[in-house]
Amino acid sequence: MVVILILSPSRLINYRLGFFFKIWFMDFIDEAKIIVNSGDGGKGCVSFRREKFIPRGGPDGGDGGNGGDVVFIAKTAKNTLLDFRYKRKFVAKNGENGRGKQQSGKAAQNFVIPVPIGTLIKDLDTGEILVDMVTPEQYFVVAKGGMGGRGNQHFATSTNRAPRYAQPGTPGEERNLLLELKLLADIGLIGLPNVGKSTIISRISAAHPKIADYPFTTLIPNLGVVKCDDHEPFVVADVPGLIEGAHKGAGLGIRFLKHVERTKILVHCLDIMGLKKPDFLYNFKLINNELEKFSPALAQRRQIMVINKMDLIKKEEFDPDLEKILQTLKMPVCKISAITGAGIKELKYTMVRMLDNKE
Ligand SMILES: Nc1nc2c(ncn2[C@@H]2O[C@H](COP(=O)(O)OP(=O)(O)OP(=O)(O)O)[C@@H](O)[C@H]2O)c(=O)[nH]1
Ligand SMILES: [Mg+2]
Repeated sequence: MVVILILSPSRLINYRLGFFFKIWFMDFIDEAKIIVNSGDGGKGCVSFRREKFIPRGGPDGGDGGNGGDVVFIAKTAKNTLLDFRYKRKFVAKNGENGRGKQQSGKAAQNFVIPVPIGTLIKDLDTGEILVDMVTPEQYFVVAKGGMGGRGNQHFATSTNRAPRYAQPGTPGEERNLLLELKLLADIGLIGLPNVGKSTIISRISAAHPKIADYPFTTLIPNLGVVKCDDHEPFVVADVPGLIEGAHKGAGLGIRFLKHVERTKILVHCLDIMGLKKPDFLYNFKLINNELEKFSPALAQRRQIMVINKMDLIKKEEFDPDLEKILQTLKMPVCKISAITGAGIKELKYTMVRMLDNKE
């Protein structure tokens, strides 16, 4: 039976878009389970010197080479754990065996695995955090290669001049690991979808995230470096929007919140058009509630409230009751328009003051 699928052009485009969307979305991998295996040490050799006119030449078995270590190195050029999606097992080579004539086997090269900055490496079997790869070029040996065995030349004694024994070399180790990427940023932008988070990061940094007038435009976190006068540049992360029930998986869920877990400050973005009577701060509380469900520690993080899209109302239309409520809040409030740029400079200064603990 032949089934003919007739798709309207718009449907076809949607399918194709969905496909590309999926691939792009899947490319940001922030968790991976892998197995690493360091190399075994090479065997020491049992051998005796055999040369013309030299009767009973002594033992001359060389040592085995050490097995290769498995090491991680933190690289700024890497942004995701994509490399680990298909390749799960990383095995370092064994050391070479020793040979006669006192020849040692070659030590194996280390197996070096590059990971993005911010990768947390855990032992899957014990749950122990082994290392947090936070500085560029940080180097960590996760599985030590086995030691090469010593050849019989080392075991000759006055009572046993011809030892028929050499060490076998110790085995490498196997470890099950969990790699978890948690981006490193000083400030995180959070809020409902469509409130203008990506527009804000594109205004304050050189980042060019996708911006569009529909929810969930941002599917993966964006990082931007913000420069403000003479202050040391700082990193801001824009994460996909949260919605009510995100902790139960609604929308894109709360899994991306881990990328703002290491921030010092959260910029809580609101759309002025969403601040409505009777409960002006309904959306604000909703997001804070989702934060609390994800991590009470993150919910305690200092926040800057940003009321965006101020260009959509006239100054005198700003509700005085809302103004009163804002004044009772124990956090800085910045009214801005990411589109016109109004208030952006003040927002940057507020960020700097908060980072310097001056507010
Ligand atoms: N009028 C007005 N529109 C804005 C402003 N800032 C952003 N927008 C618009 O709001 C829409 C959403 O902006 P985004 O920056 O994509 O919003 P987002 O919060 O990153 O959205 P998600 O990625 O879906 O969570 C876009 O159409 C923007 O052009 C603003 O200050 N004023
Ligand atoms: Mg966005």
